[in-house]
Amino acid sequence: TIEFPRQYNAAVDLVDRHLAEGRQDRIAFRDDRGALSYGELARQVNRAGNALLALGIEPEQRIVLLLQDTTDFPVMFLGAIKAGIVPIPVNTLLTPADYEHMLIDSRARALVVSEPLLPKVDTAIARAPCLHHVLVSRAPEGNIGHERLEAHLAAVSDELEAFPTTPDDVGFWFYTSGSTGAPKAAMHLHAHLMQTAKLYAQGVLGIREDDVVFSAAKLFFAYGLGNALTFPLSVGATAILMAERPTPASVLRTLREHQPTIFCGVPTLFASMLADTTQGGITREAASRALRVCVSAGEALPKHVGEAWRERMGTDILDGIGTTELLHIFLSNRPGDVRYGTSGKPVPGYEIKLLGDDGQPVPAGEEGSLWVKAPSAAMGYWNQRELSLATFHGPWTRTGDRYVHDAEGYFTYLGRSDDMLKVGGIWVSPFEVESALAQHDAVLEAAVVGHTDGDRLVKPKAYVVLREGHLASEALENALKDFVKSKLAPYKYPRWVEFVPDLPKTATGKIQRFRLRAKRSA
Ligand code: 3SK
Repeated sequence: TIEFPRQYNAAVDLVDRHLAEGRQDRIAFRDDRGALSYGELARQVNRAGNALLALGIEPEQRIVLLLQDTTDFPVMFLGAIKAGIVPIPVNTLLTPADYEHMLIDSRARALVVSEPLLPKVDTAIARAPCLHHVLVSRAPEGNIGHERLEAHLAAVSDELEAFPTTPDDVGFWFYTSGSTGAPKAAMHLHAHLMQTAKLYAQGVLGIREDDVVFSAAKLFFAYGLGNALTFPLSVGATAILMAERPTPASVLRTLREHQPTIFCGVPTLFASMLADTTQGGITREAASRALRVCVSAGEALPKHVGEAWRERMGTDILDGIGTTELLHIFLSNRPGDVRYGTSGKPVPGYEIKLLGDDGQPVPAGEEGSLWVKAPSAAMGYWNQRELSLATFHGPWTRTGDRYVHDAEGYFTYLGRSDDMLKVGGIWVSPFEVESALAQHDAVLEAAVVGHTDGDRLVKPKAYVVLREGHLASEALENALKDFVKSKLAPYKYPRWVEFVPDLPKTATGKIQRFRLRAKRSA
């Protein structure tokens, strides 16, 4: 276990420590606009903390960060933490209704938003009663209707004494989706950032000061935050931030330009990079010759994708699994010990158990429900006692994943115990997609399940029963896809729509999704 002093502020450990250790001129971040040294980062973090305090925001109050991956993200995240204020990074791909929920539920005092995302929060800003300040990051000249973050940072001192938090103080939150209900916030502690850095990044990846890390998974994910903020800052390394959407072209360009040594992605991205043939397809020479390790999480990495990447790039992808509740990866393959098609073995410092339906540990070869004893487990969900009790059981967390382990100790993912889907590394609730479909005039009822694409990656598939007077057609199929995209975050739309006369149901009328799942493999 890692010992923390009783007075501990995560921002001091991740930023100010490097000044005391002589790293002020090393580069902490590079983004689309330039580089930020550790010295400059420390000063900007102080300005961010001072700017929030100057607005009257108090330690323990929350702020929401709706930010693209630029240096403003670490500056605001760490500045808030240093001032004892609790930042909540939120997914930039969501809908106005999602942001309204998060701003109201969290009672955030301030919102810091990247200028291109401002239209998504217009209505939410007007409706959130506790929200007093909106600061816009990287706003162009002219009237934007809100205050500029840059002006606030420029107006305050670059010195700040850290708020005297403890390792057990709530440091930051992350919202996460469940199969039903609105997203809930997992509350993480100051100690959790360094716990994940020491156990996974230093212990498994062996991250070092001379590493350059690029995570295509964004900082607003718990996964991306660890990869591109906590882990490099834990050792004085450099992170590359890319504001734009990760596509094979943008990722390849960034790899080529910055020559990272560690690259983190999700299976969908690795598969699409391998499939992309523009510019002659991805090769080690075209990407980064410096690469020493790649990391995948978010959903299980198909075996053939890992093998093809190793063949093409000469480096392994270390597949692992983490959750927002546990902050980062707790089961992982290791350098020199990769078994593609599995999530590897427990990360030292985390304990794993697989329980059968009787609540007893299952032997090797038998399926069980995954529980993790984790030093980085959230202390609960904000304002959600029932859900917290169902997930956090003393030091153990029930993840909801189904796994099997073999006699050599490798764990293989089998699916979820609820109906949740991971699509491109992000949770999708089938119920939410079904409710969106049900709002269409032509739809009587719908059921959504996971269906694997050509790369054996899961995407939503909808089975739809039409109302009388409506006929199945390709045009209607496309219209339904567009309809869902207009109602929900677009990544949630069903990639396939199958029209059926009725849905399989229990005697009490509950949809039998397992029958629809079996149908696809029949
Ligand atoms: O989805 C995952 O596998 C994951 C990995 C690391 C951190 C957070 C998450 C959700």
